[in-house]
Amino acid sequence: MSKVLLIKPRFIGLEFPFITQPLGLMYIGAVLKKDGHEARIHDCAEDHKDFHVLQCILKEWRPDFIGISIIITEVEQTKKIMEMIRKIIPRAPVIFGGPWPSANPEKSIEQLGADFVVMGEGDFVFPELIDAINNGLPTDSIAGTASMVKGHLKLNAGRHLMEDELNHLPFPAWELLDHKLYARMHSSAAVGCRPYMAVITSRGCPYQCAYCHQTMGKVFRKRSSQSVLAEIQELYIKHGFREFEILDDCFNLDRERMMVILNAIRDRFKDIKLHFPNGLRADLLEPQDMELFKQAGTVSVAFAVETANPRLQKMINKNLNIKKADLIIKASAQTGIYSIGFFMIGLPTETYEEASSTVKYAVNSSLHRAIFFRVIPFPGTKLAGIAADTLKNNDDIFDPLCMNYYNNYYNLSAMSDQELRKTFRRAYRKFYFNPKRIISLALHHPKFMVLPYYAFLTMIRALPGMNRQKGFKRSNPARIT
Ligand code: B12
Ligand code: SF4
Repeated sequence: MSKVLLIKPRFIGLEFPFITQPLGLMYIGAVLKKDGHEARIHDCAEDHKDFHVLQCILKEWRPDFIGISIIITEVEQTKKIMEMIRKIIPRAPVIFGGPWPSANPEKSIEQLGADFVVMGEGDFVFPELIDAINNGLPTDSIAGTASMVKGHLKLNAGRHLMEDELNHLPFPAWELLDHKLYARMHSSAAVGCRPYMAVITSRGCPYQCAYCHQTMGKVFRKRSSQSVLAEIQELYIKHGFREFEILDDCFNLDRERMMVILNAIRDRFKDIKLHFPNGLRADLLEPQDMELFKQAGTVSVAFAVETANPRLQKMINKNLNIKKADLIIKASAQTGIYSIGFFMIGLPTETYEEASSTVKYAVNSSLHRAIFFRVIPFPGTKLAGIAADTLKNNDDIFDPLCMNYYNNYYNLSAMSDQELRKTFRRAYRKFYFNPKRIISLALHHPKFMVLPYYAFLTMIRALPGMNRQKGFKRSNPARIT
């Protein structure tokens, strides 16, 4: 039996105040516990400024193994965490997992000092690696891992879990978390009642949006409705949770399964509240579906529209049916579900007119809230390939200014820097500086108390002077196909 510390670094700031429970680590923690190990999760949301809690855990608990779950914004924090680990317990093997290391195993080992990387889904691979190390077995050919072997990076392709395996996984280890932490921080959804819990009912997504990392693979694998309902039931009855965030990439890909789950939730659980902050695919829904979402207790949903322009929809490979999406948004808002839209401004080759048409679409829609993001070409995505010359210096991506959707210095579009800034500010002004929308937003927002904070953020996005950076990095539209 080993002591395994699972760490979640965090990137938290004024523009990124929210966190959700680290489901990946909770799944891994559950499997480790089932195998007889002692597992602990430390979420750095608690001490992200100086890691004082983490330091105590490392000194006092002295884990045998450490696993760190990393997304692209958390690389800087991970570097600091690694320094601390190496000072306090230099011999403990450190294993990285999650979206960023999976796409960057070499950097993880060479630049950040990981001993191993688990690429992709780690539910089975991580325990297998720990057992191999404990039993002195070879570690260099375990499927789904990367490590240095005689000075060379050895990558062993992994595989995604199959549906049957997903159905037989233990439920996430909820008991490893401090629920008070999530109750007091902002969440990705406008969760009203606390505490709440995150749930994932499927993995993978068959779409191929150019800006997405697709870390769970292109094959959609769904848990059975029975397994999903059993998880919700345990959370509802045993643990007393009443509010849930469903974090699937595409919960509604299988409409029949979606209906079975929603009907059962409506019939079995009283006073339940559901949120879909990671977005529903609007053009796969029918307007009447939104009534079922409402009956099942849905309070908020997000729709990732991204652009209202068919040419750009094609370019980013999203191919969303914009008219249908508008219809669904209307149906959603009509049922009283708090409806949020995501939009991207500054896509490669996007003209001022095209960006303005996206703003107009959002303004004319029934959305309660719209979030306009300034496009970031994250390395490893097709979008980064399209805008390759802006990323000549790949290490830029560790700069916090490159992570900020509202204030980064990329301009991949055909707009001048001034036009890009203007469109972005105008989007926020036109959408929000409208008494009708403010009233509808205030009436439908699930957590009225947080509105002043969001109003403040909207003001800084809408008013001139918020773009602090002096120069933009430009992409050469001629290179873009
Ligand atoms: C919840 C979520 C959030 C939350 C919490 C983010 C956080 N810091 O963890 C919020 C809303 C705040 C958020 C914000 C952002 N997110 Co986000 N988010 C998600 C989402 C929807 C679900 C994550 C989840 O719980 N998945 C389910 C669990 C089971 O999967 P998992 O965490 O990947 O874990 C599995 C494996 O990765 C692996 N694993 C994970 N950790 C570890 C650790 C070890 C030791 C091992 C061995 C294995 C392992 O095993 C796990 C079990 O199989 C994912 C999309 C997705 N479907 O995963 C995007 C995703 C993680 N987000 C992403 C991004 C880019 C962002 C943002 C930058 C912008 C955005 N797209 O919204 C911001 C950053 C904000 C910030 N402050 O840092 C990307 C990350 C890409 C990358 N290469 O890093 C993803 C993958 C979306 C995508 N498809 O592009 N996000
Ligand atoms: S639908 Fe979502 S998860 Fe699927 S490829 Fe597009 S952005 Fe990624």
